[in-house]
Amino acid sequence: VSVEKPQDTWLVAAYACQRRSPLPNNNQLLTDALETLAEEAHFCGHEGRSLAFSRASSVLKALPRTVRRVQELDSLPCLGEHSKRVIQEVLEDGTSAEVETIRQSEKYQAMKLFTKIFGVGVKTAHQWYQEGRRTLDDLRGHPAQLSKEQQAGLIHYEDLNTPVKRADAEAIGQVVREAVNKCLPGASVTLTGGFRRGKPSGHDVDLLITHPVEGQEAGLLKKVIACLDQQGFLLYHSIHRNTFESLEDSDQEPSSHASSMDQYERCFSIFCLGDLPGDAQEGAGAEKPSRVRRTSGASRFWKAVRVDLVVTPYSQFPFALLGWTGSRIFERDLRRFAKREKKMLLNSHTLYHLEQKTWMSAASEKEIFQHLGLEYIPPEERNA
Ligand code: DGT
Ligand code: MG
Repeated sequence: VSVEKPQDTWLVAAYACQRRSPLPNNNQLLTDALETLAEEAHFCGHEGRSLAFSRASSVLKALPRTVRRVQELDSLPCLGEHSKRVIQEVLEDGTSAEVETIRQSEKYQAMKLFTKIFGVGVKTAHQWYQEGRRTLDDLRGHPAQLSKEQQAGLIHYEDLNTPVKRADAEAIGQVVREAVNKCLPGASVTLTGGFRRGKPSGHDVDLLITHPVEGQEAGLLKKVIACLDQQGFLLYHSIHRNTFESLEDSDQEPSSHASSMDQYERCFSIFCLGDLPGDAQEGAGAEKPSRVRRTSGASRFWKAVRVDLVVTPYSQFPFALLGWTGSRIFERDLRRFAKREKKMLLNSHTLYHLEQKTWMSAASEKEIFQHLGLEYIPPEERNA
């Protein structure tokens, strides 16, 4: 929670999960600069450095107004010397030479281009860069060296890097809801990720599926995917066992519990979202998507959209909902706070008390915040 003090400095809590970060960002110029530095560090494999810049950016997002002078930042946590120097530069000159140099560098641009391909991480992008590749056409020349996922990512590159609008996300949610209910009546589908935080657009659609009778959800994902595929909605899909743990930094995850808790399934997919001219006439269904097979490149009425589907047992639903709503920094800090301040391990399945050696159940996100002794922060204020 940030409180403006009379002498024009702010009190901002050290953990993102203790602060309210609404969507309007009063310091976009500064946070963009810091996020470029975070991204560049990430591209170089310097995760600690990257996280430090991300945290600095996140703190600025919690401020109730635009920063004018670097002195105003004296009371703020998570701002290192380097971040402050860059902030000062941007405040004085409107831009930072260091950030601009990065943005213009060949390496940063190639890494950015490659990591925006669905299925490509920093390691692969870096390898391609080392091999002298710079453009998407350099990759298209060697399709055999690409995974199925990456091939799909290249084919739909432009669409997948065009922001998904909320109306499209909700339309896809509805299509999935219908398929899910056909396969398992009573099951629910919840839109999570950035859209749940109130963002008007996002890079993908994150959907969480569950059923109030524990166990009923087993095997559901496969059936839903088959159903959607049959209707022609899927351009690409691959089902995975939950891969969450690999995403976390090593000092936080309960690797010993991970496998036993690692129960839910996830599907990475690319949907075909389209409005057939004919469909618009179907009454209220103007936003209702229908699939159109790719015919020619010329004028088309469909676009490819990234959709993540996750199925979770009902008892784990609040943890999954909290874990998939983000933002990433908010999630990281929730886990870090749980471990460091409460001696608890939090993940998208459960909360475990390390000293009492007990699992803590929760029927809602609010209960999880309560277990952690944190003030409840609604999704719209988790844009850390
Ligand atoms: P976007 O899609 O660019 O608008 O932004 P978000 O915030 O929706 O980010 P996204 O879609 O990458 O991920 C949604 C949230 O889900 C994110 O805040 C953290 C969480 N998340 C991402 N990947 C994983 C994962 O593999 N496992 C779990 N449990 N959570 C994940
Ligand atoms: Mg998302």
